[in-house]
Amino acid sequence: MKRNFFADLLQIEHFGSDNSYAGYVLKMAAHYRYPPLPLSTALVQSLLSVRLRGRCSLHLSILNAYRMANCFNFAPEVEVSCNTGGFGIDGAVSTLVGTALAERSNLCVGVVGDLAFFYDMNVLGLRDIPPNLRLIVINNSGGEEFRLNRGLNFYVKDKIEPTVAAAGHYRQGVKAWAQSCGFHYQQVTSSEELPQQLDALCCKDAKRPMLLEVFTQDKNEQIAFRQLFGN
Ligand SMILES: Cc1ncc(C[n+]2csc(CCOP(=O)(O)OP(=O)(O)O)c2C)c(N)n1
Repeated sequence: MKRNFFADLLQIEHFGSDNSYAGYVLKMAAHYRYPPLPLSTALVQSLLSVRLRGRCSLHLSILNAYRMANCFNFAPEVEVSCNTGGFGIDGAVSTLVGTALAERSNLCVGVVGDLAFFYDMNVLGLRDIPPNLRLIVINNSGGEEFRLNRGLNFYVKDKIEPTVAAAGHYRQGVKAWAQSCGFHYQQVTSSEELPQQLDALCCKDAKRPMLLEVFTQDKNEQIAFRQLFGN
């Protein structure tokens, strides 16, 4: 039977002035499970949240990556940074590299969109990038943020892809650059491959920094978004 969290919550008649309300909510929330997610930013965050253990840094860039991360519980030792100083998609990869250099004994993981990666990809060419760096690039061929924005879609309609979403860039760009910079590169094109690749990515032992490129489709990003946030 399909259950509705808020309908269930309304059945509870009395809440005391103690913390019983929080207790009820937590107890009820434990019954709810997210439906199976397709290959999407949300699926990456969901699987990552149960794999990152021990002290580590997680950098998210930007809107879509941290909106989806917000739906899952990461372990308290994971220090999560949402690099929104200037609310820019530029600079997140550089910041991650800086953190990885400063915290060499911790895993430093970044989840960035393809546009955020392209804005800041030069930094991978630096000398001595340490092996504790792990970068996940979610390649959905453009700015998913704009495709998810209904108001914008209403006005821009079918021009959204070539204009604001900046779609149609060179698809092999991430792989070629990562490999030429000495990164261990892997890619994922189906949800079945993702758990195993994330296991490898979250493993501390590595001789080289790693980059995992996850190819997602707009259709699946939209499905995952509605599964988590409703219509
Ligand atoms: C320097 C800069 N340019 C443009 C923007 C506007 N902007 C906000 S989100 C976004 C798209 C991000 O796309 P991507 O990194 O691929 O992530 P996705 O939304 O696809 O998950 C852009 C261009 C910005 N925030 N900062």
